[in-house]
Amino acid sequence: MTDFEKTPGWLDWYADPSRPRFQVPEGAVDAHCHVFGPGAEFPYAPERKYTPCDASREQLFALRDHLGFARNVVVQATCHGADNSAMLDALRASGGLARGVATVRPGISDTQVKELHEAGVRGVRFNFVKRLVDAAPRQDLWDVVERIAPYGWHVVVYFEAADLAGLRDFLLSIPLPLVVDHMGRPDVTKDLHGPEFEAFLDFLRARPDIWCKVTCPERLSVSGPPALDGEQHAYRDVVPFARRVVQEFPDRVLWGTDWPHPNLTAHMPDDGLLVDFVPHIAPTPELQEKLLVTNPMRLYWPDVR
Ligand code: 0GY
Repeated sequence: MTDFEKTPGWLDWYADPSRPRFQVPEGAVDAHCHVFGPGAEFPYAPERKYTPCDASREQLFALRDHLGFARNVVVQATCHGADNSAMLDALRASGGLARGVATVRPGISDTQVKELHEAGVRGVRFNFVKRLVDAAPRQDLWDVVERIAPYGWHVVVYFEAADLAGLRDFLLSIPLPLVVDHMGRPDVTKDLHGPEFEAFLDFLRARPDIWCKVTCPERLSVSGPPALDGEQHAYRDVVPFARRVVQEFPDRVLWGTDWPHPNLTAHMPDDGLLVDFVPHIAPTPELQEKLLVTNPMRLYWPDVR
């Protein structure tokens, strides 16, 4: 058995989240979440940039039920490198209620891709956030694209707003659907109509098969969660950005909790409050249905409905 020591200052996920006031539509999908370990069973990768607290599949499924969701998309976390065992274990235990996004290295065999597919993996993640991973050569990423293309998978991409200009041409050359994590991490202190966010929207406009997760207000917010005596809802400075994306691209937005919320240093969100954020960015029942049910089902469970 391996003992892991959490990164100093690590914030654990919220043990007792509130029940959301917003009732999610039936069949809602939490389309961005992770499992961590448990490290004793699924050791963290030697090349990891952080060591988290454990966050098991049972705890993820309990949160899903508590928040009123029906399904999960489990995204491989960088602390597990390209060893997808913990994520696959969650998919296999979910009874078909979880799909996965894997991290794979070039040279993965067709048999291995097939195995991932059978377990419920439907995409890979290319992570360009420097504090999380060492940069992968573009040729390696291309090799991965060629391996997964026959399976109809997509590529989830995670980058910081400042890096989009340098990545744009490469990303647009990938002949598979793209899914952008956390709105490309806008600086929400900047103008909603300024060049940085316009460049991001322009990227989404470049192809009809680029999806966007309007997730992680807790990571992007400067205003933060409401004060204990506050009347204001949480993360309100992120709302105009997410709302703009939802309004312009209602058929290709996704939402997820990002539980268990890696690498937050200022505060850990109450997951119930995060769900209450949804109606602020998707204000009508029609938009909520698309964001939480229709869109993720089309991408991850196209055969179900
Ligand atoms: C997220 C965000 C982060 C971390 C990871 O896989 C990861 O380690 O995705 C982050 O630190 O911004 O999407 O969970």
